[in-house]
Amino acid sequence: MMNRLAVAASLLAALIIGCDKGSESKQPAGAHKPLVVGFAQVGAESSWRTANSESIKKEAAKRGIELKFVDAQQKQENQIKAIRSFIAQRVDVIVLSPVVETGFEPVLREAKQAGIPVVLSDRRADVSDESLYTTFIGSDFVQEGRRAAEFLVKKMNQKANIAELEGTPGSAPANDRKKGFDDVIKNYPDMKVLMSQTGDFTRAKGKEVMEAFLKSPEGKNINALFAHNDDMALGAIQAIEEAGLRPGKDITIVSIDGVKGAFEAMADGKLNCTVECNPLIGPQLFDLVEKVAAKQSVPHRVNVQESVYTEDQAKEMLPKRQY
Ligand code: GYE
Repeated sequence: MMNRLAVAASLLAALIIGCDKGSESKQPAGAHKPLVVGFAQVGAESSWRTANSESIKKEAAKRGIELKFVDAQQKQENQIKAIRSFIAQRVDVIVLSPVVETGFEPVLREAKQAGIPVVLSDRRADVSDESLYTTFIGSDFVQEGRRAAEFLVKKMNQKANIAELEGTPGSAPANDRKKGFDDVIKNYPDMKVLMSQTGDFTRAKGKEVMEAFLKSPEGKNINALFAHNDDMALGAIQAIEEAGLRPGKDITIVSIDGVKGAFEAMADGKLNCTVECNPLIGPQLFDLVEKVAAKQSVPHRVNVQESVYTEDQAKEMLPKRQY
């Protein structure tokens, strides 16, 4: 009896060892415990954001990194809470995509005092002490705003009555895209921004604000729209159609992100241009995070590569879009 048990036990042990050898180990041989990363995400406000979260989760899983992911629902206080809990849990690295630019300095100082490095992803934070974060990976939002303006200047022959749908107030992409856009159009006296309001980067708000724009006394003069992201433009397109106008024709529209929905709208002739802002930064982000955790030196600023797409390219590009 004992003998049989012993045989069975050793067989089982061999099986387990065999399985272990055969299965793909997440950690390289000899590695210590997996890296633990706390990530304070902005929210789930747009298709861009969903693609960004997916890219980050997928890459962490691929590398065997333990990711503590918090969706802050576009609220800074939730991000501050998340960072404090990451500090309490003594994660290896904190990644923050700041909802707004200001107000993070005190909590970043707490992380620094705890000896936990912080990597900023996608959006910049405005801090007086640059050592409060190790590196920042993100897009050049000012450049994106410029590109949107350059398209509109050309398409409208330097003369347009523009409505502007801004992103979340106080956020880096809203501030910078506006700045880049204004920098270009200020050189053209007939390019006028008639009205400008936030749509909080969401489709629902974009629609609501566009409806109000069209009903306002100057609404009938609008012949161009600059939306700080595609989702707001897609909401606005609905509002324009419901008002009996033709988006992309009566009102020329440019937005930013380059999500699939924007390419579909361009293929339908309802959106005229999207300036790309690439959300698929998971691989680049974790390259940095791993270096930071290993105390290797990294640049303080890393840019994401992107381009501009117009309606004539939409049908050909659409099948290739990953987000
Ligand atoms: O453009 C918008 C999202 O921070 C670049 O946030 C990001 C912006 C993106 O909600 O769609």
